[in-house]
Amino acid sequence: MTQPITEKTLQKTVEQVVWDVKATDVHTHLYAPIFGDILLWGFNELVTYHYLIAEAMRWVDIPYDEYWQKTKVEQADLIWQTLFLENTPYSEACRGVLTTLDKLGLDVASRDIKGYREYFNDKQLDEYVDEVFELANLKTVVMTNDPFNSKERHVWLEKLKAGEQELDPRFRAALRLDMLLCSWEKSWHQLKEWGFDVTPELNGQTVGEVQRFLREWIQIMNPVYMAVSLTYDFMLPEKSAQSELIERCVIPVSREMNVPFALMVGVKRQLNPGLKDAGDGVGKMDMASLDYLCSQYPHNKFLVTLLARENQHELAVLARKFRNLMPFGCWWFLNNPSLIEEITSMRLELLGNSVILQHSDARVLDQLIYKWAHSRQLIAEILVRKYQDVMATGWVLTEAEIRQDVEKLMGGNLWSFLERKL
Ligand code: FIX
Ligand code: ZN
Repeated sequence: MTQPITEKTLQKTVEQVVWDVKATDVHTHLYAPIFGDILLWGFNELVTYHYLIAEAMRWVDIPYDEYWQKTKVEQADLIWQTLFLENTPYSEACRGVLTTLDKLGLDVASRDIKGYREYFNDKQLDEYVDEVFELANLKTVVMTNDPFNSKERHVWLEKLKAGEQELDPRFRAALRLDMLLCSWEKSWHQLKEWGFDVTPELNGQTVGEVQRFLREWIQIMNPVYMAVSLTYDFMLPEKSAQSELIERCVIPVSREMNVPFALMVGVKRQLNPGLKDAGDGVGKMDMASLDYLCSQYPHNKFLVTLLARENQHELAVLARKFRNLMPFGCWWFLNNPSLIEEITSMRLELLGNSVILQHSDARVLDQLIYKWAHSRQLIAEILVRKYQDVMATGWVLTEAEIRQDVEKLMGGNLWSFLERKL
């Protein structure tokens, strides 16, 4: 471990370490098995991932409704036929399905989807969760948890809060605030129904009650962070409920409870509603809002991931200015080899080790296997180049130091960010 790394041993050592370090997946849409059927898994869910729906709909001429009226198996059959048999499946989302099947030990060359389905039919979920975490080599995944989602709310209040069952410690919560912050005209009604004394006007009483709502759900969920997905035209400060709720409710409680605020910015929501979850687009945001938040609230912790490729350099430069800003992941339309390569290289060059390189955004449990396999391969290649460059100066490196770097980059920086006293 303390032996100096040589040009000859560098690549093998970096690859071993990158694959060996157990990662923290900072953002997913997965759920612990206690949440029941909202945890998606198995062949049909893999193949009907909304990324693949968007890609398949470029080929088929059926009306969107006709697709949605099909059964899940029929939808998967259509996507398999269109994207995997009539075309070579080299898009990232298609390749991902095949990587997952391969890592599970299935014969990808057989193209035997009947056999693939049977394989999954025999799986017992709790054991399968263990197997997926093992194959993806993860210690923790952070969920996306919405108190306004009735199915999920029931589990938090009836099973977990009541102490009837424990949450699997490998699954940590993120308190998702889209409904509260982006649909205030609806969410204030729901808060009122739940016994929070709020009005549509954000007067002192309402602000206090929204803060109470946040504190209560932080107590219930023990979230790693509070999060919101914001559209590309997000502006703050501005005269809007969203902006006021963020500044007067989320920011104060985030600091008071030491629960970072994760801003995920850049979506063009439902550009094509017929595609449902697959219908969102991307837009470049104005960074002035993030400049403002980081500078106005130096004692608050902000986790940020942006959706537009064009914003990535600005985000890395902004993170150089503000230690309370932690960039994380190559999100959604950026989670492709060519863009992971570009963004990760830029982040290492501008931020060194002080960034969280990746998250999976997985919506289907099995996707953890491919999303982390594809990312680890790229991260290892990029790190080898960075270490080669630094060793070319005469710098001497040990495996222990490489491991220390990779632990931080693969999620360790999240946990230390939580401990920071800013
Ligand atoms: O807002 C989000 O968390 C996005 O990641 C999702 O809305 C999006 O549909 C997704 O899953 C992308 O990978
Ligand atoms: Zn997401």
